[in-house]
Amino acid sequence: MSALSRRRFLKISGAAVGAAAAGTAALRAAGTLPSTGLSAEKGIRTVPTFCDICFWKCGAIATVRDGALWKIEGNPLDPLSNGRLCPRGTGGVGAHYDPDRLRTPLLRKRSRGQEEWVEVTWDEAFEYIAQKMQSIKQRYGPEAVALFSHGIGGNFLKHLLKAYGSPNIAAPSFAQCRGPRDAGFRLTFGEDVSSPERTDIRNARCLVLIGNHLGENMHNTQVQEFADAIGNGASLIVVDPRYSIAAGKASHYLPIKPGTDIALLLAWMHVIVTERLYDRDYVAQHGFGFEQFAASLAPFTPAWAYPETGIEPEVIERTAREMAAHKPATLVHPGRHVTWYGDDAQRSRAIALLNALLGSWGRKGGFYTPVSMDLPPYPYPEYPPSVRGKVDNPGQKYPFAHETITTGIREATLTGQPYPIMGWWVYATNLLHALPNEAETIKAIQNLDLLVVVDVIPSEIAGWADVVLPESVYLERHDDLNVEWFREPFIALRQPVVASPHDQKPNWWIARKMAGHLGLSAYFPWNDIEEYFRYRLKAGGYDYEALKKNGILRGPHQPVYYEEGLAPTFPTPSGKIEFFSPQLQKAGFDPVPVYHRPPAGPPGYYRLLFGRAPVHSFSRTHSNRILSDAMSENEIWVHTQTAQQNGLTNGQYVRLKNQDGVVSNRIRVRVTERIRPECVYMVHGFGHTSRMLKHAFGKGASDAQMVTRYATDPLMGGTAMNVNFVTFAPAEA
Ligand SMILES: Nc1nc2c(c(=O)[nH]1)N[C@H]1C(S)=C(S)[C@@H](COP(=O)(O)OP(=O)(O)OC[C@H]3O[C@@H](n4cnc5c(=O)[nH]c(N)nc54)[C@H](O)[C@@H]3O)O[C@H]1N2
Ligand SMILES: Nc1nc2c(c(=O)[nH]1)N[C@H]1C(S)=C(S)[C@@H](COP(=O)(O)OP(=O)(O)OC[C@H]3O[C@@H](n4cnc5c(=O)[nH]c(N)nc54)[C@H](O)[C@@H]3O)O[C@H]1N2
Ligand code: SF4
Ligand SMILES: [Mo]
Repeated sequence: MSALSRRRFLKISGAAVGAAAAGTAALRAAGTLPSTGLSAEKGIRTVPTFCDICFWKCGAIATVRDGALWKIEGNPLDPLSNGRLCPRGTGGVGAHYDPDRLRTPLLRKRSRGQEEWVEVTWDEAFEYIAQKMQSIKQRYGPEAVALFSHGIGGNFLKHLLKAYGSPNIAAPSFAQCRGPRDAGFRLTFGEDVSSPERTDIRNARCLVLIGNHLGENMHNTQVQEFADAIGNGASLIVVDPRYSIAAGKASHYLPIKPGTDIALLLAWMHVIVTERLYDRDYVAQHGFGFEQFAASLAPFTPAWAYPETGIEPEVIERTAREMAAHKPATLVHPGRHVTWYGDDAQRSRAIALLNALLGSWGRKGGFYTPVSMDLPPYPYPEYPPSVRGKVDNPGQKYPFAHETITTGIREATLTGQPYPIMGWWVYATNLLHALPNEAETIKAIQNLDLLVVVDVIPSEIAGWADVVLPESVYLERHDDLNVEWFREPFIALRQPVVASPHDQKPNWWIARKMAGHLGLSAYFPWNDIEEYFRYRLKAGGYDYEALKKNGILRGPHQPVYYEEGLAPTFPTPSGKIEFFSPQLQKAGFDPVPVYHRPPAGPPGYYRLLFGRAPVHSFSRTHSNRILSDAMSENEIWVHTQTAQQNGLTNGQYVRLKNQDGVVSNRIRVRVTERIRPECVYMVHGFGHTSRMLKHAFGKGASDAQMVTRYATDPLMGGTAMNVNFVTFAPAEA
């Protein structure tokens, strides 16, 4: 493919990068390596901050010994971590010590034949980017530069892009993750589930997990509350084609055929409605269109659902009654990564409706109403208005997309429609692992005049950049204040624990300097970020010194349940819970969820499913020596019967070949009874192709490479990825 010709991995002229790898003894090294040239420092000190090994933002306390970063633990004052980090957070030390880190800004030499990287100063990098951005603005308008960004670190770059005049800012956490869920819940209750999820897992008496594999999915607060709920004797119903860690704790495990959850949800609701087990007062008071909805359920008996889902009618009935017995403290968890089959917003709506029947929205043990501290924003000048509006969703093709669609920006970059996109800034998102169909991403990149990547390690996306900007890791920087929406109000501070070892810089500094080079200094009137913090905290009447000392400022308890006197409000058009949705009907969609059988794969192929491992985050932690020590490659889960049919033995290496002939890196086979035979499963994010990731390169296989196809959710533009099928090829191939 000629599109691939641009690919050259970081070849650095000048200083040797990552000459000596720390090996696998990073934990030990953590105590002995001088981290930052601060080694004159003696003794022990602790610094409160919050974690960034994923974007959950758990409060942490880092310990520095003789000037070197020593360990990270949970901050007991922080309500997200409750004093405990997940295994990834504890391993965060390894991010600071990673010998493969980016060290200095890099510029691709523009002669395409021999694309080489040169180390440049920050000013040279900014000047290069500024010239490109000014010429793009002149020729195509400011909207032609887009920003992809994930996590709180992107806040100041978002501000910069808006000041420059672009509304095209997107994160993969919408169209590749939770977007369909939030669309489904919005259509039903008028509000999102949001992040951190407003799920009252802790107080649930019955918890239903559909796919959502808590325990492998390690979002700390949720996992802690999950353990508490189980410890308190809550009933647990797990629906998953794979016997997950959570399934191992379940009172009822339902090994569903992949892609048939809507059939199960309809049958559950059929039982609850026909047996009149729903919360009748709640539905009568808050429901809209219940009669039409109830009538639509008539055909969807458990007997009807059985051949679709593979779940016996008695099990469907028993679990429906179990849920009803504990209402309203029955939480049917909405999941998070829900871009599965293309009907995901409707599946999420079915989950919302089941919760509505159980009366759990707004109630203890169901969904609480999040609260937040009142902290005024910084008074910046107004952003220039965008003449053309956002590029990602022309003509509101996806009428219920309430955030920007990453893949919509990619599409515009490929087609020039509705207008051309010529520059990308990419902050903390490895688009080659995060977006479906890598080839489309690479083709889009070929159309760009400018690709700037801000990263901490030489990720796959950095390998495609014109300019790579090395960021300080979270333990070395300030970020924006976290004014969280949660079950209790609080403000959290991320602050530097140790200095950066090389010429890495924090994102706020990068954004502010860049603004200077673009003539946008008026948008960054503060000189350093602490001045910005002080201003906002003072305006809100809070004490910055106390925040620095504790890492956290907590507010007084506020009511979060209807039981506490909070008034129910449903910001839908009817002002009620929409069992039947006139909005959907008007837009030409099914006003109540409808089941469509998922298309089968080619004969001899197995549906590829994927998920999380407790010790890794996406594609971002495999270079971290501590975390990769715990798990250095992924495996492909294959049912015993499937293994026999394909002559596979446990532990052998194979390659995966998908329906489009794309062949993966080698991956070890795990033969197991813990998965349905028609599908296989692997952990996301492995199989790195960036050679500069010395420790992670070539270990395990990448699910993203197998995801050449995706089904787009017609309601909100989410890209469903569980629609790919693989077969096995010899490892030697
Ligand atoms: N350790 C760790 N934890 C993380 C993350 C991480 O990177 N590492 N990432 C975080 C993020 S951003 C997200 S979005 C979440 C994602 O975590 P979840 O929201 O839990 O979602 P998935 O990863 O899609 O879930 C995968 C599970 O769904 C099952 N599954 C697949 N297809 C079907 C189906 O058709 N029906 C049913 N019922 N089940 C199915 C799979 O077998 C697997 O067990 O994890 C979060 N937590
Ligand atoms: N095939 C497939 N695709 C998926 C998923 C899947 O399971 N399978 N999951 C989907 C989901 S749920 C989500 S939320 C998205 C997640 O998508 P992303 O958030 O894009 O996840 P990563 O691939 O880990 O990319 C994170 C990037 O940030 C860099 N990074 C880490 N720390 C820092 C930092 O401090 N500063 C900067 N500047 N960069 C940093 C990492 O090196 C890495 O390059 O992916 C989605 N896409
Ligand atoms: S869930 Fe784990 S990795 Fe994510 S912020 Fe919390 S401790 Fe860090
Ligand atoms: Mo996600």
